[in-house]
Amino acid sequence: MARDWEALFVTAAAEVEEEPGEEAEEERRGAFRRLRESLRATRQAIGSEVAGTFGRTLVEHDWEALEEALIMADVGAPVAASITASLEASVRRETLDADALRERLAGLLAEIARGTDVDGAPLIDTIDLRAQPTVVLMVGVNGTGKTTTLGKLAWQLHQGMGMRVLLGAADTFRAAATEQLEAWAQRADCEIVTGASGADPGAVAFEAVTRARAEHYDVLLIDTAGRLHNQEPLMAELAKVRRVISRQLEGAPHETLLALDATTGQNGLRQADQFAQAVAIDGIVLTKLDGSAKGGVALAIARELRIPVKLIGVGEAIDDLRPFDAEEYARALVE
Ligand SMILES: Nc1nc2c(ncn2[C@@H]2O[C@H](COP(=O)(O)OP(=O)(O)O)[C@@H](O)[C@H]2O)c(=O)[nH]1
Ligand SMILES: [Mg+2]
Repeated sequence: MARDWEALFVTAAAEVEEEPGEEAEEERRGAFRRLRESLRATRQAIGSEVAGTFGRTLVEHDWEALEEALIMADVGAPVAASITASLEASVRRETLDADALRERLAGLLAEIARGTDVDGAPLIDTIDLRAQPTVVLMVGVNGTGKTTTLGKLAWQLHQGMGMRVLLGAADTFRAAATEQLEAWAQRADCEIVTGASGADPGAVAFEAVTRARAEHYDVLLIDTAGRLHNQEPLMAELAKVRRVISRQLEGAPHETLLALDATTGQNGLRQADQFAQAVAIDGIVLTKLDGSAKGGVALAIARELRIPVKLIGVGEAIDDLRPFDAEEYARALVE
């Protein structure tokens, strides 16, 4: 089943089994079209090979070309090799027409995109919002889309799901960063806690958690500075912000999200690895999937880092954030 917001967020509200209405279906189709459009460059990178290959008898050279195309789409060499080998084995076992082969490829892509932990168990790809308040910490390199994502998320949680959302502007490094989050708070119609430029980010986080508890917010979204991943003092500062939050509220932050820019492809993997060493990452927001030819990186993230991609950014507008659905993603890549 295709993922939607209700499937992504675990909430305390009683589960209502609803028949997917005509409207929901239409929305889902629209979202898929949008995803497919976003992945166009990536699909073209893979697709030209797929199209050329899948219409005729396959020879050794075709498999090499497909593997290369997958690598070009930044799925990573290990993933490219394993997909190509699996497909080749399928073709040896049975006769598959172009459509069947494409479907098999989509299945393989989806399986990898879903990811597993070291024991082979599926990765947790939901976001649990049952804690009151639930604290979400957003981290990532400068310019990857942290602030934008939090704005979109605040809007979705508040306007879409009726939750009481507080924003915390713990990126005190640049004054413009706080102003940017304030603008998003206004658009999403949410309250925000800010600090002076240059203030201790830990102090802002502390104040935000205190207020979220006292005023019974459902969700607190905390923005952080875009720290260079190779600058150790900045990583230490991030770890400190996290400590301040957890001391203030047991179990918090409940969700730490890492923003990764899809256009940086494989470089993003190294970034993610660095961040994961400083703070435990629960999920990845793959931003700027629109306009990236390296959208295959979602597969490398799942396979190599074993961190689930939970959200994708497909544009700069307030409603351009979507839950990540492995099946839809795979279909959008090959169809
Ligand atoms: N096309 C596109 N642009 C995005 C997306 N997410 C963020 N951006 C843009 O990327 C730039 C940096 O985003 P920002 O949120 O300021 O990054 P931060 O430094 O990590 O907080 C801004 O111009 C955003 O509008 C996305 O999903 N798609
Ligand atoms: Mg920012």
